[in-house]
Amino acid sequence: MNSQANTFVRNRKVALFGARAVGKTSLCASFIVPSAPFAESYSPTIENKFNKSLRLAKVEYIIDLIDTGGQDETSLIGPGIGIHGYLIVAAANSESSVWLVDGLCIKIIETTGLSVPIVIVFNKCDLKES
Ligand SMILES: Nc1nc2c(ncn2[C@@H]2O[C@H](COP(=O)(O)OP(=O)(O)OP(=O)(O)O)[C@@H](O)[C@H]2O)c(=O)[nH]1
Ligand SMILES: [Mg+2]
Repeated sequence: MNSQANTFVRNRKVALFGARAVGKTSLCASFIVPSAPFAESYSPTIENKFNKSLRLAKVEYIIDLIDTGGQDETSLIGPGIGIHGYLIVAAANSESSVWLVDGLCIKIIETTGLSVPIVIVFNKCDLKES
């Protein structure tokens, strides 16, 4: 507890998984700066980290986002240690990215035993499925 400000501080680590180019890095960027213009350029990620603090009631959450490079069926990686929650991202214009969600969920559950929240994000809803 930070006695000066009378707030609790909690660290939360959230990892983003999903197929390549579904918009994981773009989602991280809009979380950090919601008003920033949408970046049209695409540069594949190897691994990125973003952080931001959010205050909810008397708790200040220091959120670390772990932005992974996109996976496919042959490169599903296991979840890291100390992750508090997962975002699995799929995109509306990529059927294969939706099929990958199942495999990623299974991989995470096999490792964490259902104890960690998983949120599935369906991104690029402005695009039709191709
Ligand atoms: N139309 C549209 N394009 C998007 C959206 N989100 C991201 N993009 C675009 O999709 C491309 C890929 O976005 P990234 O955020 O780099 O995707 P990523 O999942 O991080 O890709 P990897 O790091 O290679 O796995 C970029 O050209 C973005 O501008 C969206 O909601 N709608
Ligand atoms: Mg990326």
